[in-house]
Amino acid sequence: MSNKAYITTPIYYPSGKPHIGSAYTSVACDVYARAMRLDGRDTKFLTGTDEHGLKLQRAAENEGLTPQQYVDKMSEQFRALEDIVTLSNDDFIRTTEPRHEAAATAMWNKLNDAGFIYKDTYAGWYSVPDESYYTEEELVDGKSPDSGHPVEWVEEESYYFKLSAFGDKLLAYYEKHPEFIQPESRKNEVIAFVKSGLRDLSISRSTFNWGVPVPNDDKHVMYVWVDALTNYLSALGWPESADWADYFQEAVHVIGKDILKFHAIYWPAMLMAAEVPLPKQVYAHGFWVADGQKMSKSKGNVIDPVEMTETFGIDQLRYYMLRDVSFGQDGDFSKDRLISRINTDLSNDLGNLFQRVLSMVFKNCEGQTPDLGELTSEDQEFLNHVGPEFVDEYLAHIEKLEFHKALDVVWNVVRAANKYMDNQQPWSLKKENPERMGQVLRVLMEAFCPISLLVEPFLPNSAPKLQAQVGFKGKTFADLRKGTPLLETGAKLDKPEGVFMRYMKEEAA
Ligand code: ME8
Repeated sequence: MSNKAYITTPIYYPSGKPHIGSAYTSVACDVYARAMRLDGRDTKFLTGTDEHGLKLQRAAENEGLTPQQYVDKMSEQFRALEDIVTLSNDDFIRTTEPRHEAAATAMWNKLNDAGFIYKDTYAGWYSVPDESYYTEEELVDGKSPDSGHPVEWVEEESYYFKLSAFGDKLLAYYEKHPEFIQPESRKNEVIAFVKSGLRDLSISRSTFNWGVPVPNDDKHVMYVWVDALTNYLSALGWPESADWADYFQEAVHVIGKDILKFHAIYWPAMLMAAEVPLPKQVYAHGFWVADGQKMSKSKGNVIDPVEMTETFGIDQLRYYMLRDVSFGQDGDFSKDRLISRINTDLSNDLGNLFQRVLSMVFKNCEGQTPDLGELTSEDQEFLNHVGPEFVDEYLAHIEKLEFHKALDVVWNVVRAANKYMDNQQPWSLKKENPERMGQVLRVLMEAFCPISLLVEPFLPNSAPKLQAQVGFKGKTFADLRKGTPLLETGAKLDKPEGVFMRYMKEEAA
C-alpha cells in the first residue's frame, strides 16, 4: 500500500460567503487528512476557489469591480474557512494563479494533441449559476434540472471534447474499480447516465473572456469546468513535478452530490484522453437542508458556519455534522439535535468521564499517574476494547469515509469505560483499598490514551486538551499500536479542567 494520501474538496465558487455546505465538505476532508497524518501517511489536503466563468464575471460587474479584484476579495472569505472550522489543508489553490493556468493549458494541449478536441457551433441552453449546458429535453419546466435556475439560450462557435468516445471505457472502468464512485447508489446513477449515451461536450466560450485562454485561439476561453477540474492536478505541480502521480493515484475527491456528473464522468474521461491515471475515488456526500427545506438566500434559512461556531464551538459543530448524519445521506440541520449531541455525547459521555477520573487522580493520587499493577480479569476484559484492533477498526471506517461509524467505534469504548467505572466504583475504594482505587483509575487512564487520540481528527481543538490532562501528548497511531501500558507511572498531572460545556436549549434561541 502506498504511504501517500491525497484528499480534495471541490474548489468553491467565491461568489458568496462560505455556508454550512462548504464547511461540511471541508471538515470531512480535514478529518480524513488528520487521521491519515496520525497514521503516519504522507498526506496532502487540498482546497481552494474556482474563480473563472460567467457567474463570477457577472457578480464582479454587479459590484463595479474587475473580475480579478472581485475574486481577490471574495477568495479570502473561503481561505477564512481554515480558521472558522479549523482546517489543516496543506495548500489552497486559486484557478487564477499562474501555476493553475499553466496546468489547465497543458491539459487542453494534451486533449488536443490526442485528437479529442474539435471546433463546431454550439446551440443550446446554459445555466449560469450551475455553469452547465443542457439540451431542451433535459430542462425541467424550462429550467436547470440541477438547481431549478433559469437558463439562457447560447449560440456560438465552440470547441468540443469528444466525450462520446468514452462511454464504454468509463463503464468498463467503473466495473473494474468498484470503489471509484461511492456511495453505491451514486455509482448506479452515474452508470445509468453513461449508459443512456454521452454527447460531446462544449468546452470553450467566446462571448465573454473571464477564463483561461484557449491555446492558439484568443477568441475563446476554456469552459470553466475543464479549467476547474484540472485544479486537482495543478496543485501537485502536474505535469512537470516528479511526484504528482504518487499523490494523484491516491486522490479522494470529496464532493456534494450536485457535482457528481462532472467528477465521475467528465473528469475521468478527460484524464483517459490525456493518458493520466485516474484518482482513487470520487465520493459524493449528501446535502444539508434546514428544517426540511432547501437552504436559499431568498428563504433566509441559510445556516452560517460562523454563527454556529461562535454559538456552539468549532469542535461541537464538526462533531455534530459528521456524527448525526451518515456521510453520503442528506441531513436536516437542527440546532436541537446539535445541542443534544453536545450535551449527551461530548459533555456527559466523554467530558464527564475524563473529568471524574482525572479529578479523582488529582485529589487522591497526589496528582500522579497511579500504578497499573497486576490486572484483574475485569480490568483485562475492559482493556481488550482498546488494543490495536480499536485503531484498525476506526481507521477502516475513516478510509471508507464512514465518519459516523468511526465515531460509533470510539463511543462504544467511551460507554464501556463509563460502565467499567460504574462497576468498579473507585470512589468507594478510597478508604479501604486506595491501591485498587489507583489501579482502576489507571486502567481508565490507559483507555483515555486511544480515546483522546482517535477523537483528535474530529475535535482538533479539544482533543489536545484531553491528551494533555492524561499526559499523552504528541503521539500517533503507531504509539497506540504498542499496546498497554501507554502511560508512565508517577507522571505529574495538572489539575483537570472541564473541556466540553453543556448547552441549555434557551441559549440557542
Ligand atoms: O460547484 N449541503 O462550487 P460551489 C452539503 N466550483 N454540501 C453543500 C451544500 C449543502 N446544502 N451546498 C453546497 C462548485 N455544498 C464548483 C466545484 S470542483 C472542480 C468545482 C458543497 O461553490 C458541496 O460539496 O457551488 C458542493 O459540491 C459544493 O459545496 C459546491 O460548491
